[in-house]
Amino acid sequence: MNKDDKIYIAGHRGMVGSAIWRRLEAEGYTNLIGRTSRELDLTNQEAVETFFAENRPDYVFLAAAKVGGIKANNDYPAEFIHQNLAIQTNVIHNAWKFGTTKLAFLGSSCIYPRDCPQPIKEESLLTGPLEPTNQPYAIAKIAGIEMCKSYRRQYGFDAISLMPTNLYGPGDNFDLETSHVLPALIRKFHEAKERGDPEVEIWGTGTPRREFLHVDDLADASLHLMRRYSALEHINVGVGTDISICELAEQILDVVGYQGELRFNTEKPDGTPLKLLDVSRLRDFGWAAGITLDNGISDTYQGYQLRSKGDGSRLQPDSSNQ
Ligand code: GFB
Repeated sequence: MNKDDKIYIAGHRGMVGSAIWRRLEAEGYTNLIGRTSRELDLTNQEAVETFFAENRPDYVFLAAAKVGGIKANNDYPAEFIHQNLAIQTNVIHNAWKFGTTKLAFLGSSCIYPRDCPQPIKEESLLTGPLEPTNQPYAIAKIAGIEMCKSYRRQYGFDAISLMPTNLYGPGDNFDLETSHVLPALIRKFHEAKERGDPEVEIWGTGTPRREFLHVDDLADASLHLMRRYSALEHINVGVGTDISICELAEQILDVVGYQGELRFNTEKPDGTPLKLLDVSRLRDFGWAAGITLDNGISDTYQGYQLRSKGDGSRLQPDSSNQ
């Protein structure tokens, strides 16, 4: 990628897209293109075709998606499958049609079977049943991987698929209904501390394990792989270690300085028991995560405090711009 190449970041206002935008700016790329969902509805085929015809970006980071935590996936399955299929189909097809040099498609680790050998290798894809709580989203993302592979096989289009593990960091969604666990617990502990609540509810048993990658690390990996990785197969992007939800809660409780108790509500779903990615292929391509979970949680909490103290600005990004 040359510094003046036209680089389109789809979903540039979301947590992932804004991290990629920040990283590209920091590295001196001067020709970045972004559109809010009000400016460009990526589920609208004609609007996306017009956008690509007029802009003809050289590189595309496809970070736009309908995303959310375990409850959001359960509550809005139709939106998750429709919006993700529509967005990725329109962007991948028109990037190829209007001559984009290379496209990076951002997926998710929930594409893998619920119970597959851990840590999860890329080869485990489609070897077993998916986790029911996020199956619509997972199938949409698997379709995106297949579309990138098919456009490479038939048209020689240089489209790569990056599968990040659970992400967190600046610009995260802190809405307690639709967010992921890490930002949700930051907000829950912070508000419980402010109110003097005696306990905080943790969903599920606390026994599931999750791997957490800071979104600035993901942005760094995305640029690294855009420059160095061009292959048919998707590639895992993770840190290679995981933590139980209970241990995560204890860690966040310490960072926030909350003194109360944890109450595990087992009426709420646990979701996938384990979801640790095998990152040996990523390591072979010369990349490893740099931000520790402890530092990442502290930074994210500081960002949350600024946002929640400020103009009462939304504690969730414009979700349609994820
Ligand atoms: O992060 P999370 O919502 O999604 O939940 P997944 C992770 C674990 O944290 C589950 C527990 O076992 C939750 O029950 N948990 C405990 C909580 N307390 C809370 C809470 O207050 N809020 C939330 N949200 N969880 C997602 C997929 O699965 O992984 C997405 O649904 C995406 O589509 C993402 O793939 C990467 O990690 O279970």
